[in-house]
Amino acid sequence: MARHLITSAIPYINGIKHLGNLVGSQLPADLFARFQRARGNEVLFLCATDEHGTPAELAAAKAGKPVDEYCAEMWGIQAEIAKGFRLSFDHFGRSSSEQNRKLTQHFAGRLAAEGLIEEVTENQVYSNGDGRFLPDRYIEGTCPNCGFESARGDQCDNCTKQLDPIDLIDARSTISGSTDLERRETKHLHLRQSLMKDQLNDWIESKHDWPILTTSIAKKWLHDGDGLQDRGITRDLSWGVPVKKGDADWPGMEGKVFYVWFDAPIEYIACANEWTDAKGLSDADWQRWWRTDMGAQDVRYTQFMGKDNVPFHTLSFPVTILGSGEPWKLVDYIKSFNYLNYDGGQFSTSRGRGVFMDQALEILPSDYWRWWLLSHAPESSDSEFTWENFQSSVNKDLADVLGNFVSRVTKFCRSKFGEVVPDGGTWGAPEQALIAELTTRIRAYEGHMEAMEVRKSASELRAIWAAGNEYLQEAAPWSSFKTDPDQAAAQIRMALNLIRLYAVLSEPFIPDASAALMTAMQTDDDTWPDDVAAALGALPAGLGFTVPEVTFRKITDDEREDWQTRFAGVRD
Ligand code: B3M
Ligand code: ZN
Repeated sequence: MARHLITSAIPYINGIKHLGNLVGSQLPADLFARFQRARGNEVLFLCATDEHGTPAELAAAKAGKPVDEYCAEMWGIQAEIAKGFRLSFDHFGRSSSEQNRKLTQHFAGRLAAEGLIEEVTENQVYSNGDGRFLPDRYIEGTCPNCGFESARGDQCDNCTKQLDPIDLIDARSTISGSTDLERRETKHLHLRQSLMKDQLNDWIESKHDWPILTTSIAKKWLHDGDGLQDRGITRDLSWGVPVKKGDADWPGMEGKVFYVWFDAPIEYIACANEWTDAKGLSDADWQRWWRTDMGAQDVRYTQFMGKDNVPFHTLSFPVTILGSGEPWKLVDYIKSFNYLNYDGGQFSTSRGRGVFMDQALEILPSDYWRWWLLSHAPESSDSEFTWENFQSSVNKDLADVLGNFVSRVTKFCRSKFGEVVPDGGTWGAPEQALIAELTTRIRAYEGHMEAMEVRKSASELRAIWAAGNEYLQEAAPWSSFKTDPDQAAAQIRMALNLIRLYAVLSEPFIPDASAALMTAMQTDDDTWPDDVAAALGALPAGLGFTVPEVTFRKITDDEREDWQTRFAGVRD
């Protein structure tokens, strides 16, 4: 039995994610986790909310809530929506957890001991009115370039010019509005990534089987321009992991926290610890997934993420892991995704353009979305959501191909033989041919799923469903029933068994439909079809079944037009 550690990029806490976010990390990670479980492997699938940083502080301020309260509430909402999409996390953690605070401080201490952290003196804007240093995003003023009055310290949103807060005219604090700002010297910590450039380079060069999207981004950051830069890993915020060296205070770093991108990936590890704590398990139980001196040497670790997150996972986080000098598990495979666009443009969280996860579940069950998103995953290039495409894929693949097969077979059987798997007849050449075709296709499906080729997996699965329809069309039990009822019985027995087979194979994509089909077939035998002929005999003659309610319904033109208008812009 193989052991798979699987993590999805952890979504920011501020706000509900859109379908583009979902298909770029959590959903394909779930597909892979479900597949590995179905194959009988041991899986630990983790995700969490990414709770620190300015965006969380700003969103909480906007909501008029203390930041910890805001985060706790949003975590609850995101966890609920994840359930709605059937994301089968073993644990959905929080980067603001106690476990992550400890571990982040531990790593910082180790990196300092290994000489990988440098204390740098910087000149930063201090607000006398607020009594604190201000990050660039907390400073606003008039853009020296275009005159826009609420340009941010780091960039003007009007003319897009990159700015230094010092350049702003009439600079003020966005917290208090105070203009009593000055430059002061302050210390920050830099992670000396550049010292590990050769080691990172060798590691990435050895990953011949990684997606090109992943390695090309990693290599670009390693070699372009000035190459790998050291990074600031501290910030002047109150919300975050306080800067410490392990348990010890860090002189000169009082009142500072770690940069959100330093503690967020460490949450992948801390989340496993949150999981064992929640379950009342021991530390050894999470360490066997994460420490190569505690059992993790057998673990295969796969990460899922959108392409914008790749540099942090191929460079910064590996520096944390490798630089610690401790036997932590390093990622084995990084599956990254391009962007999903929305109807001729981009999804936009700020403008409410596109479909957000909560809204999606309000209008259709999760299987419809899972199927469309996964079968159109932005793997080799960006892909686009359009309502026309969504309607036609759902109606064709789910309603016409899979749903219709189930309905024809079960209804025909009910009317001719009753609600029971019929006895009689034997399989002949058409059945052997079907078994041969399915065997080839199922082996191909396994190969694509194992390789995380999401679109190829979806199209193979669709072909497997279609093979059932073609068989049914050729066998035509409705005709054979008139001349040779035994033959019709054998054909229908085959077709009912195909329904169970489809339920098992489709579970990673459409878990709810799969469960409904298993219930209708009155079986809980979800054995993977290593031997296809044997799998098609799993439901014996005499076993009862029920005709399932509509497995998938069609999306009407009216609905499509209605949704198109509803999601075109400005949410609430
Ligand atoms: N929260 C960005 C994102 O949600 C960031 C990922 C962190 S992964 C450690 O896309
Ligand atoms: Zn400007």
